[in-house]
Amino acid sequence: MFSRFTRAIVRPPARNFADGLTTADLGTPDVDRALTQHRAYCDALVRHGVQLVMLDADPRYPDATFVEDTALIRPDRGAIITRPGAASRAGEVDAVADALRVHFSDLARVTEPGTLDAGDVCEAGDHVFIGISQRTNSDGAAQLAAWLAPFGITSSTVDIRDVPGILHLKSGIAALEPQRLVLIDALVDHPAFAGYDVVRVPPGEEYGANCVRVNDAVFVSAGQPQLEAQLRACGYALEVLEMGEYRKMDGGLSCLSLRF
Ligand code: CIR
Repeated sequence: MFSRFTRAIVRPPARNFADGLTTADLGTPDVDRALTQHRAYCDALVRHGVQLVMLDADPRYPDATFVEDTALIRPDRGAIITRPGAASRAGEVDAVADALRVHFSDLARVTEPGTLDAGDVCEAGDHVFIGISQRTNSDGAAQLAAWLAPFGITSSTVDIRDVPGILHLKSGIAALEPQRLVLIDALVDHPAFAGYDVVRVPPGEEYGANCVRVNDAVFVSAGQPQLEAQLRACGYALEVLEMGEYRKMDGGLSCLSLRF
């Protein structure tokens, strides 16, 4: 069984969304189109039984719509606030911590010198893969592992610093079940994933790897027809969502919500 989500924190992009960080060479995002895509994403969450906790857009943080990076939540255990690896994103955690305090009395925090973007954290049942990336360092990964261990949750690290084209670990992996992963070719032979049932992302559709299991459905970005067919063949109902404006800012589908 995959755990069910009943809530998700979401945060629409501010008008200056295009001022955020990006390495993608896909042009400037259109904020009105981004807002439309955000609404469709939120509607899909609601359709699958998720109640939204909507934070205000904040122009001080043009990347703040990517809420997933700011915390990791284990609904039955608590939450840990991350310490984002990009300086311009550090202040994003405050509003998320305030929202989480309503639900979790005791919030843990990643502290200096650790850095961690939760986009680098892929949860597969009671095991968690933590990417070491340009944003998440070994100290941040170790702090997260130490927070998870008393709950019986094991972890392993995956160094993605030499994997081209992915910002975060979850740009190239998703867990659909505790034992079933979606993986891009560049990650498929990593020893951490040995023994897992793997849905291999067809070349050219790597952006689709960042899909998310939301209760009975899998949310997947539009434009990945072969991956879609593979997921349907596994028996999943799909929500296919336009993510084009977020892709221009290196953002994947999972990072638009913090689910619990
Ligand atoms: C950044 O570079 O931090 C943002 N422009 C994109 C973050 C996307 N987050 C994610 O994939 N988890």
